[in-house]
Amino acid sequence: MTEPQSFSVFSAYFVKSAVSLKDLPQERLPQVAFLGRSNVGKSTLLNAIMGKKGLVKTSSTPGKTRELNFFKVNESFYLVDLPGVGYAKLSFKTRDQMTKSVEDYLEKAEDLQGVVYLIDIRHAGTSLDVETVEYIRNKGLPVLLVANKEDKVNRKEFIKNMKLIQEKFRLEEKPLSVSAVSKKGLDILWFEIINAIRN
Ligand SMILES: Nc1nc2c(ncn2[C@@H]2O[C@H](COP(=O)(O)OP(=O)(O)O)[C@@H](O)[C@H]2O)c(=O)[nH]1
Ligand SMILES: [Mg+2]
Repeated sequence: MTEPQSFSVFSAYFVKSAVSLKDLPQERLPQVAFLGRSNVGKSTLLNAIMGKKGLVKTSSTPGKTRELNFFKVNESFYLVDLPGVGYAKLSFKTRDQMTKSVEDYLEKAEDLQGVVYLIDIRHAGTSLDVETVEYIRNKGLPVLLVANKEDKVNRKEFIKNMKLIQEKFRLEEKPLSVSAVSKKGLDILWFEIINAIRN
């Protein structure tokens, strides 16, 4: 059997919101953070993988957008919902468009093991996405590029965009494609998250 073993979530709950580094959870556990532009489906995907609808506030719920939200899974690690990058329409450098809290977190969080960078498969990533991923890689942090909303594209668009994403982000392999709605690809996503935590 070469299939990855499916991962079971026996507990998942909200621990706290942080606006700055001093608010991070006290308990030293590995952390994996979810980052991406607003509306790509970070919160929906987190709910889907933790198996709890409504645990993470999605964009239909106002507020919380500038906070880092920590969720504890199986009492052993944190998944972190970060504020969306790229709200600003100004052509500042990537770092200026990221909220300061995200930048500080990526820079200094000692327990951060990796970043899941989410894009919408229909748009294949913008130059801001590419810059942001580059910025995270340069910090020596592993980045897993995940293309969400697979349910929104047909076979032809899927093949075309997967290739485009691979080229744009200079990936060795095709990105991971998932759908937070149809739940496709979530087992592999868990497999990658657990790997990042163990390494
Ligand atoms: N069709 C489809 N819609 C999705 C998917 N994931 C998220 N959405 C929708 O995209 C919108 C933004 O999702 P949200 O999780 O709030 O995005 P966030 O800003 O990145 O946290 C919502 O209307 C979600 O229902 C998906 O895989 N497929
Ligand atoms: Mg969100």
